Amino acid sequence: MPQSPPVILHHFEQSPFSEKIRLTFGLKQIAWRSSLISRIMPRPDLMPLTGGYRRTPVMQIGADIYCDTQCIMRELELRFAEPSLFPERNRGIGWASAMWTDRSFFQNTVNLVFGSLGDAVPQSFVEDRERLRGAKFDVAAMKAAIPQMRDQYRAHLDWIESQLADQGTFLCGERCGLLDINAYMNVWYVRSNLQVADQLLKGFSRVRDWEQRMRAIGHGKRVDISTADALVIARDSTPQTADMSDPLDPNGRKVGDLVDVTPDDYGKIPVRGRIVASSAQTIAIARHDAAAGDVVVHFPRAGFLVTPAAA
Ligand SMILES: N[C@@H](CCC(=O)N[C@@H](CS)C(=O)NCC(=O)O)C(=O)O
Repeated sequence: MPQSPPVILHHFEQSPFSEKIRLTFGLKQIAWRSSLISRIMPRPDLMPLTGGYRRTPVMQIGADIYCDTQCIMRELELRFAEPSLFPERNRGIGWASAMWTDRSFFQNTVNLVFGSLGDAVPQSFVEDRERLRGAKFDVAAMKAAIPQMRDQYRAHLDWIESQLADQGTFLCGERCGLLDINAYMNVWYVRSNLQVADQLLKGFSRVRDWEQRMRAIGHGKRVDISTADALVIARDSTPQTADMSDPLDPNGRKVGDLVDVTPDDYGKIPVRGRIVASSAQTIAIARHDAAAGDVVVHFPRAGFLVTPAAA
């Protein structure tokens, strides 16, 4: 019987969104391959896989490519059902929490981190993130906003503290789940970058205890792979995604339609392909690349625009 291809995560160590996935590997005790990519563009071995999607992380299983942590976690929950990301149920709020943790909470955390790092942020990184955002990455403005950002960060932490006060060990009860991982990313990011983390967490004893429990989950079983070898695995594999039409698609999209899929917030680079499968929460498109061969690229629906493309 042919061996199933490895789970590969394309990521960089400092990436908070990647930490969500590394922790999911830990929670589910998954063996995975770590493909370390550059923190800034270019990423010549990864773009053939994604078709231009440039955010981090990306998961690859053979010739199936999963973009965005929402989509990656959904796939991991399907393939590695136990232990579940929802041991205390709360599925809806668990998934929806990304719209809090990854957007308003994260933007606040980023401004706090980069404002505090100030002049230590390399110019090459600033320029790369300006291209990503399509707007100025204004470290001086972030620095000036630190007092406001501290207030905002405290408000977010206070929500976590309140939830822990009601639920106990983790945010939905006795066992760790998706809501914990999503929220923890922003504590991890501050802890990894700022000496003043203890100061910011002052008064939140439950959050600090929970932070220790989250860190103890670990990252599962990690083995390195080069980006070049990951690309070869895609080229030598066949996508495994079965056609799945969505009879309730509110815009009448069908399998085979040519579409562009684009993030609605930043890194707005359209990826073009033909629909293979779609649902309320997922869309998978087939594309061909000279280096990667035939691949299927998967995206979430929330936070992504799907628009018709001319052939
Ligand atoms: N919604 C995305 C956001 C990912 C994201 O913004 N990641 C950061 C790194 S932690 C990023 O893409 N930075 C720019 C880059 O790596 O090119 C997700 O959930 O995966």
